[in-house]
Amino acid sequence: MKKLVVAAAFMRGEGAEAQVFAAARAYPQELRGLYELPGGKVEPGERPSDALVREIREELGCDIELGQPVLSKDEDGAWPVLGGRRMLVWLAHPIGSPQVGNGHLEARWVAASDLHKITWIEPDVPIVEAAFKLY
Ligand code: 9L3
Ligand code: MG
Repeated sequence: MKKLVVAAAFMRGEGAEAQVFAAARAYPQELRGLYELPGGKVEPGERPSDALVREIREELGCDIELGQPVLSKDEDGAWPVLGGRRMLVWLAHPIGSPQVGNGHLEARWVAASDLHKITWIEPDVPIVEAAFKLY
């Protein structure tokens, strides 16, 4: 079985204009300044969806309500990320307002029409595209 070790959120705004919450990683050095869908590693024994809620609380200081999963075409629906890891992704809505914390240089709402103007970490590019179709 393939390893599922990372979970991330495609967080949508509530306003009339479509927007997505993007966060610029602080580390590692080779990813510094590149935007990602926020999230992080699933701990042993933890459900990926629980891990995602925990990671968003830790990284952005807010709760989220999970929506539908953003499935890849692979059997397990997960996306390949760096280091041979697999990432599960959900649409989500923040409860309260997400804030930049440790781990990110910047974190902000990006208008859907500007999603292609920011530099995403490479594995997140097809995920953002697939997720946006479900927006
Ligand atoms: N990763 C890729 N895209 C993302 C996230 C949240 C994470 N949207 C990759 C980067 C790291 C690994 O997964 O190699 C673990 O992420 P973290 O725990 O360092 O956030
Ligand atoms: Mg993280």
